[in-house]
Amino acid sequence: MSAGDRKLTEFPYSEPGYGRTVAVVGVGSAGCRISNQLSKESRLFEHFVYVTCDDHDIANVSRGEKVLIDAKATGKNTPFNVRGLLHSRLPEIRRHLADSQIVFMIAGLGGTVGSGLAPIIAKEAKQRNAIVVSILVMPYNFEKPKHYFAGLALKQMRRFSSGVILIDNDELLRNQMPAIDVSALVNQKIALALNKLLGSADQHEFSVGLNNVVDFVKTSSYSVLCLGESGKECRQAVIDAVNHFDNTVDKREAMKSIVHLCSDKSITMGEVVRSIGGLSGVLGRGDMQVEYGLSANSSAVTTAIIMATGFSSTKYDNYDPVDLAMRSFTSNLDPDPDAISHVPLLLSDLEA
Ligand SMILES: Nc1nc2c(ncn2[C@@H]2O[C@H](COP(=O)(O)OP(=O)(O)O)[C@@H](O)[C@H]2O)c(=O)[nH]1
Ligand SMILES: [Mg+2]
Repeated sequence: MSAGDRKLTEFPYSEPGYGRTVAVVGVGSAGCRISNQLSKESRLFEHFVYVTCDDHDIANVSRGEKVLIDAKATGKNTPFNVRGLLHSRLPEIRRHLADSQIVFMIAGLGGTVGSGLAPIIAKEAKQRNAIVVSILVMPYNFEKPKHYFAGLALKQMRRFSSGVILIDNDELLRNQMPAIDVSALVNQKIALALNKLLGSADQHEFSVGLNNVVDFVKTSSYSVLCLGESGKECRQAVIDAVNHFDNTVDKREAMKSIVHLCSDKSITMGEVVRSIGGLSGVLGRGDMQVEYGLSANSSAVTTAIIMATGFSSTKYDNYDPVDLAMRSFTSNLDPDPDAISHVPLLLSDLEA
């Protein structure tokens, strides 16, 4: 029996985790760092694959397969440049993923490595009939030059994934954080959220679990992950998390959500019910389905992790010039010829 088939009453697990049937693939700097953080926190994920062009990204990785692609000769200034370098390494990546039925792809979009390579690896995994769940970190608002590649890569990732979960860097950022610590803290939050949702196996907690999360995100609509915090009150943490959705999607479109609350042992069932009960009044159109998990073993701040799905569009749709051009093409009788002339050029190398 695989860990994903176990019931919640069988927690905590005493057996090993998913082995090679579930792979976590980190691509590029953000993808490798977040995956590495997850590998430290999770006891269930045992198969990690790291793909990058920068040896710093994997210097601290202690377990997993590392695929380091040498981009010194060609430079790695666009996703298209690095893409060409991946082909000779594809057999190695295929071998690493040969036994994996579920592949979690983790990448930050907008740079060169994650944006360039993650779509090809996702495509490879999908062609082998694996379920591909892509967890994509979107660039900060201020990183305007990265939005173009992020939008383009997002569109490709949607095509080659069974489901995508979007995380907005801006929404995880606490403005008061010292700049030097920001990435590590943001990565810790992302790893915590994934670990709790997918099935952490510690005492005093239960999770929605990997199978349910995978079923949840297997949709053509977007899933979005947001976190909220509060000094103590769970309800406040839930409201904080819900507020973060506003900047990215139309909250009313949420059809289903998974909430995981992390609090200390003093949390009462009444508090859980109050916190989660009010959710469908502020997210979705009043009839949103909610599943929940709980960790009553945290001593730090109270955290609400909310993943919602059902969104037909996000603010990132406007990051992709191809999409914008196509939309103006179909909605305008007289489309801007400059806007559409580069459409085939942008997509051609991946289509090939
Ligand atoms: N959460 C998080 N985001 C990051 C980190 N590093 C970079 N990013 C974001 O991810 C996007 C891609 O950057 P990066 O992963 O460095 O690019 P790549 O290595 O070329 O794939 C950037 O636009 C950043 O917003 C990180 O450590 N954590
Ligand atoms: Mg990098």
